[in-house]
Amino acid sequence: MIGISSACYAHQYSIGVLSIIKPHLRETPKNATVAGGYLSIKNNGDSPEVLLNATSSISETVEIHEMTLEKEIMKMRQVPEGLVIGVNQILELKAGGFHLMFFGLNKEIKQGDTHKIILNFKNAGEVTVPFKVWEPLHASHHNKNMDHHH
Ligand SMILES: [Cu+2]
Repeated sequence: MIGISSACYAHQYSIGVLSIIKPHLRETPKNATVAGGYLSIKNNGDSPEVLLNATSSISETVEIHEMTLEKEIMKMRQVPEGLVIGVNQILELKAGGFHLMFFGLNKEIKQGDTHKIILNFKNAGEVTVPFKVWEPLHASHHNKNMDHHH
């Protein structure tokens, strides 16, 4: 496992050939059971990398999701095969696209807090990244009307 020792909350971390850019969670309403996680990952290496999955102590499970707009309906699907990051490419996990989804939250996700999330890469292995909690996402898909296929 590779840890990040920096105590400050820089917007970017370098781990081997990977740059982890703006890792963050969004504040959730009280008693929320799901939260979304977002970041960008740049691959500075000379071979493709794959973000396989993630784990965290803040929730029971973490899934990689993709959100797409189909006939004006937001659809969300799990991406069990993970996400490929090509050489010199930046993978963006952001609202409305790919994102991390935390199911079964066991603590409140409050703005200003930081939670450690373990990202599991095919080549780099497990990488612990501090995710800072940003203000709530408005018009979020993480509302209780959304069907998460669970
Ligand atoms: Cu989702």
